[in-house]
Amino acid sequence: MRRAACPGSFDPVTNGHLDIVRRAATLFDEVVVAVGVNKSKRRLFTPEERIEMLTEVCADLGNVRIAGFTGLLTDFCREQGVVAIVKGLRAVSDFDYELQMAQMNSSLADIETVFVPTSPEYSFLASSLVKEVATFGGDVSSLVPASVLERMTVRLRERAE
Ligand code: COD
Repeated sequence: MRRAACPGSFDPVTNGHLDIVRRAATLFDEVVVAVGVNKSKRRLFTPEERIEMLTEVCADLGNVRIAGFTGLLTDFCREQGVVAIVKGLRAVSDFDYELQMAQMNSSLADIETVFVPTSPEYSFLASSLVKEVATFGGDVSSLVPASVLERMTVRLRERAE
């Protein structure tokens, strides 16, 4: 069984994330979507809410499961028997940061990172931008799954009150 992890903050999951997860699911026997904490980002949803949203939108993918983790990604990968970390790459700016993390993870746990290039229609898509546009009333309905849009609209309304 070749098991991969697709790690991220997923705050919230976007169609760009889902594209990478779907493609990873065709390359590996099992994919664990690993919901972690990026301490440099301000969050909109709790880890539990992000896991719930991912569980809903990945329900049609038979070899994908969702799990939360705290601490080091490499410790999670060891515990889960993960042989590769799959990351999406949007632009050169992603590459600098992702390469650094890939090399650190390799030195910590001798684990490979597989980079999957973003599909062109999602190359500008980031959770942080989606949140910003939605906060100011912009239409993000083509960028996130419908169930995520619904939850985001409610959460942003609560925050504005
Ligand atoms: N198209 C393709 N890929 C995309 C798109 C898109 N439109 N949007 C996002 N992605 C990719 C990103 O490039 C990334 O690979 C992945 O999806 C997740 O993105 P985010 O923004 O949800 O998640 P990040 O980058 O905030 O997640 C960072 C982690 C939580 C994975 C990282 O901080 C981590 O591993 N933390 C655990 C602590 C640790 O081990 N630290 C040491 C790291 S070396």
